[in-house]
Amino acid sequence: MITNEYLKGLMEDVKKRNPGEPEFHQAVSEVLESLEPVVEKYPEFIEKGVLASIVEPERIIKFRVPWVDDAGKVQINRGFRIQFNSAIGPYKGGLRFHPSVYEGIIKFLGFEQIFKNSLTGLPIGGGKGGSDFDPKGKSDGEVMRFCQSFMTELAKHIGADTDVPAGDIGVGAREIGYLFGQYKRLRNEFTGVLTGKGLTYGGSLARKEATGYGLCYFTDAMMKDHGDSFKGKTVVISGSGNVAIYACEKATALGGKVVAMSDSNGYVYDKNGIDLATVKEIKEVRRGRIKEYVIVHPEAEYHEGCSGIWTIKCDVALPCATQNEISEESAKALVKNGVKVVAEGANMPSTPEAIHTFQKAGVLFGPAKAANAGGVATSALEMSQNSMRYSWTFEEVDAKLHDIMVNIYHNAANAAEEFGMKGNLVAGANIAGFMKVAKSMLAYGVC
Ligand code: NDP
Ligand code: 2IT
Repeated sequence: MITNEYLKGLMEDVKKRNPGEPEFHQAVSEVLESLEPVVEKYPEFIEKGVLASIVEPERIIKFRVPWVDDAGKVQINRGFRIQFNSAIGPYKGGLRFHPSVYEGIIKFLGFEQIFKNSLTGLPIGGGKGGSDFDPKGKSDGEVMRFCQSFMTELAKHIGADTDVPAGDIGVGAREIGYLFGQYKRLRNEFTGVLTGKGLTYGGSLARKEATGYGLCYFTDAMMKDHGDSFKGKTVVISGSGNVAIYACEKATALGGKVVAMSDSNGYVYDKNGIDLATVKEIKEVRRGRIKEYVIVHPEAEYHEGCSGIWTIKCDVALPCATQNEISEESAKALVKNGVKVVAEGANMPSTPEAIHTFQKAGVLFGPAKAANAGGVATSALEMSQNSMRYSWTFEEVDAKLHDIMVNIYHNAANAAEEFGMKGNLVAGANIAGFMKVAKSMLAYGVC
């Protein structure tokens, strides 16, 4: 709960100015609560208007995306790009294509991105975009025409030194290819304007793996600091997309046994350990459903409904699907079953009540901004390689990613301790991410 009078008033203001956007309110509320001890020590962040500015996007771009489906019918979707904060670098953040997308979702994601990107230690500001377009069930031709139309408008607002989008839910290598191709054609320039590109046209090795691997490097650092490791741990991972697949790969490599994965329809439980090759074949090759896993592995179980995955007994839970996927009830079920570690691969997957439940129970909790920052950090490494017109090996990128994640863990842990909240990585990540952005904003004066 926020107790500081100024911060309370600011929160009320945010709610009034952004009505009907509960996810954005949730993201802001958590950050403001974490900043209470910071504004006591640094009142200038209030007096000079830094806090009032940081909750207001620098720019919101909202546009029509017309395209023609395979039946020749005109379809209209909505596109968004929120350029939230450029204090420490060009706007940077993914694009999400999902029917649930509206301004409030992009705003919450863009806000989170400011602090996450700062935590990476690399010079990237915060932004996010997307559309309510649903790629599921669409042909490659439909996805291409949609992406080309989306980029026809977006190209006016982005650039390698201005705003560099990437993937998120529903936007992977295929979509980035169509988007990059259209940008190149419209601008007649070959620059690092998008990240997550294919390896033949400027992509970075290890970007595909980076969010999932980074999540496990962070989790490993957090466990090591408490004398523990992935070895012999039972792990549950929600989702079966980009983040979930590579979290499964690295958690397994570090000695964990992943027993469950999911999609928005249901989850599979394989007590022998998930066979990731099967999941990759279903999801990356065929764009199928996770329930097809039991056709190949009849000894595994499939259950309809995605929240049931949190009732499986595990030591480590890695939510890697979407926002608010762990409710208070799911958190209580995890705690009752003895979960020791929860680290967020998705953005804001735990509700505030769920986080409270984990913290009260003494669960090691790695918040999204810190734990899933490996994806965007490696995107920034892709930007560096593009600028240098050079590319690093997989091992070089992976080693940098590993060091970045270990640093993020220690910076968040140290900030929590410095401000009297030892062990609270939610507060630590918010504070450590905030300080660099806020000091830069102070340096610029009112602007
Ligand atoms: P993908 O589209 O590759 O996969 C998303 C996965 O989550 C799918 O299994 C999908 O199931 C499931 N999912 C999506 N929406 C819902 C929903 N409303 N309810 C239940 N399940 C859902 O996306 P990513 O793996 O890239 O992203 C996953 C999460 O990680 C997101 O929160 C994203 O913001 C975050 N993230 C991603 C990064 C990246 O580099 N890609 C970096 C940092 C964070 P289905 O197929 O049924 O829709
Ligand atoms: O939420 C995220 O950090 C991402 N979707 C990745 C953003 C990026 O620019 O790589």
